[in-house]
This record gives sequence, structure tokens and C-alpha cells, in this order.
Amino acid sequence: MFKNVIVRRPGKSLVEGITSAPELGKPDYELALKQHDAYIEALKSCGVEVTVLEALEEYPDSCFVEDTAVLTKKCAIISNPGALTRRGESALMVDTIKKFYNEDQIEYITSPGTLEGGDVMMVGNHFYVGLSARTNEEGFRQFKEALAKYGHTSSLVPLEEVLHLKTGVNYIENNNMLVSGEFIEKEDFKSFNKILVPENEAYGANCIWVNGTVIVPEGYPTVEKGVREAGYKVIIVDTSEYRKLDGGLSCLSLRF
Ligand code: CIR
Repeated sequence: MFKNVIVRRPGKSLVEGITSAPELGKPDYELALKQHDAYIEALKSCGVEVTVLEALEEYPDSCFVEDTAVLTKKCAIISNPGALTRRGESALMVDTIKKFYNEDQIEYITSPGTLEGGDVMMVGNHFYVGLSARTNEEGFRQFKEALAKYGHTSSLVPLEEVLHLKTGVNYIENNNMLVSGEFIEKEDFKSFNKILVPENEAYGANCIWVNGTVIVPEGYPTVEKGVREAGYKVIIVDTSEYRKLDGGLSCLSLRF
């Protein structure tokens, strides 16, 4: 179960965030704020305490807090984003993280290692890590070593198509996993009960489990149906403005 969630308000500079899909247009800032409000409400209704950090105008992508750290029951690992325009975001999370973890429970990924939290998927005590344009082998090596001190295991999953691991695969507990594209046939995930996400709903693979409820993005009916059939309560949240920057539901929070 999660007790806490950290989010960061998007700044007006959000419109300058990194995107691989400029054809979707720039995010509408006012709408993005409303969607962020609804996201926070959805999280609160799942029984977590939400810490809302102020916007950081100098970092357009800083509302995607998931990439700045990996928080487990036993430790916090401060990441080192592979995207240079995002690298400073992690250090700016440390003070907040220190409110929840002791100094000796906090580990740091350092250059030349890079790692973004969007590449890390927690399945119980095991952490799958995407080898991506943002997370490199040295970042994984440091991460694995740090996690091992706390009894956590990890393994590397090379990515071919997507930005982050969790862009395409998300664990929603009880052995259930949402899988799209390149992850459908991956050996690493063969023992899970897979909920298949069709290509035209690929973005919908990024759902989050919060204390028995699954938050699903608006507009992905096959995903919603699959999640409901797996027995979960569902909350739908519109993330259209974040999608324009390759961001989804998981990217917008740290859940621990
Ligand atoms: C980026 O490219 O870094 C942001 N525009 C999107 C980050 C999405 N984060 C995530 O998947 N965890």
C-alpha cells in the first residue's frame, strides 16, 4: 500500500517541454492545471497523503517528478536524468525526500551513470529497469548496487521503441500487467497475467495502481475494460495535455 505521493505543479514553461510528438501541438497550460487538479483529487480518493510542490519555471518538464527518484519502502534513490535539460531536477527533490527518509536511506546515481524513474518498474521486491535513451548501463549498475543494500533485486530490460519502460508496460499488482507493443512478447514478463493494450491505445498502457484502485487515462476504452475485468475499481483522469509531452499518469507522481 502507498501512504504518500509527491507531485509538482506544472509551470507556464510546460509548453517548452521535451516532446517526440510535436504534431500533437503545445499543451494548453490552463487545461493542464485543471487536469493536474483532477489527478491530485483522484490520488487523494485512494487514501494517500499528497505533497504538492511548487512549479519550477526553469525546468519545463519538472511536473514529471517520477523521473527524479525511485522511492521504495526501505530507501530512496535520487536519479540522474539522461535528458540534459532535466538533470537539475533531481537535486531539487532531495529536501522533500529528506522529510520521508533518513540520510542513511538515501542513495544517488551519479554521472556518467544516468537513470530516470520512468524506466523503473517495481514488482514487489524486484525492479525492472529499461535500458533507454535516458537510462544507461552505468546508471543501472549503480542502481542495482544501491538497491541490493536494502535487499531489493533488479534486472535490465533493453528498450527498442518507447521513451521509458513504463511508457509501454505497467504492473498493477496481483500479478497483473498492462503490456503494449514491444513488451507483449518479452521473455521477462512471460509469467504475468497480461492485459494486452492494442497499438491504437498504446498511450493507455501507462496506468497507475494506488491502493487497490487503478487510475486510467481518459479515452482508452480497451484498457479501461481490461482493467475493470481484472477486478479493479477504476478512476479515469484526462491527461491529454501531458500526452503532448510524452508524459502519462505515472510520470506525474512519486508514490511510496
Ligand atoms: C521528457 O521527455 O522527459 C518529458 N517530456 C516526459 C517525461 C515522461 N516521464 C515518464 O515517462 N516517467
